[in-house]
Amino acid sequence: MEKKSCLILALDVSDREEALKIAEDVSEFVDAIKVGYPLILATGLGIIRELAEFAPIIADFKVADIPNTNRLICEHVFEAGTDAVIVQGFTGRDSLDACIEIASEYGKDVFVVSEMSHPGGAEFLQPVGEAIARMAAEAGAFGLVAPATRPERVTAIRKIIGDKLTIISPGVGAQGGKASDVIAAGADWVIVGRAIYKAESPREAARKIAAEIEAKLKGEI
Ligand code: O7M
Repeated sequence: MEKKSCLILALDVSDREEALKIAEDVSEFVDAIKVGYPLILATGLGIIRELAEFAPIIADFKVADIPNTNRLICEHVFEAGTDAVIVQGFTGRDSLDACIEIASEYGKDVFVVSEMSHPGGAEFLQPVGEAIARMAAEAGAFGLVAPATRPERVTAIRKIIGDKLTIISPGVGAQGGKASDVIAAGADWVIVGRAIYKAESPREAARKIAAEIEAKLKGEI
């Protein structure tokens, strides 16, 4: 995944036409589109190849099962045309290894959730987030998912993994995080959903967030 705008769109709409329209409108300002259960369950896996016309696709299925089932899920995900899959780390090393094995067969990437952005993410997952980050680095994952709502946690996780892994960070906008703060904290990409797809002009909303990130990276803000 090439790093240009450092922005990933979370396309959690449920209508095919709307999804394709938004993807086309914002494609200039996003490095990838993340799709997950809301869109796929509503429209089917075929939407992935349609959206891939506009940007690389990250499949957010938060895969969290035994190794054999993870393997089967990841095969379907990559056969559908995605560039990367998001998996949970709490299921342990063997489950993660199964996802990475399939991803490498297809020449694709795995992102591992180390800690989640919502308030409940601090209840059970946060205490093991750093151990999950270490495991993901040892296993050879491409990146981690870390919370934009807690930039200090992004920084803590960055310290653990160094520049070995990338960090993608959801929680900007609707959940209260600020794109430039999260990039400054050590994320490679921010993931933004509602603040873009619910905006009056998704294109303008994406342009503004991309401009904010660029200004931060250039030291202008
Ligand atoms: O910007 P939002 O809040 O509308 O959307 C954020 C997206 O990121 C949405 O698709 C969530 O499912 C996802 N997400 C989180 O919000 N928090 C997390 O901790 C993890 C994810 C995620 O993408 O997991 C891989």
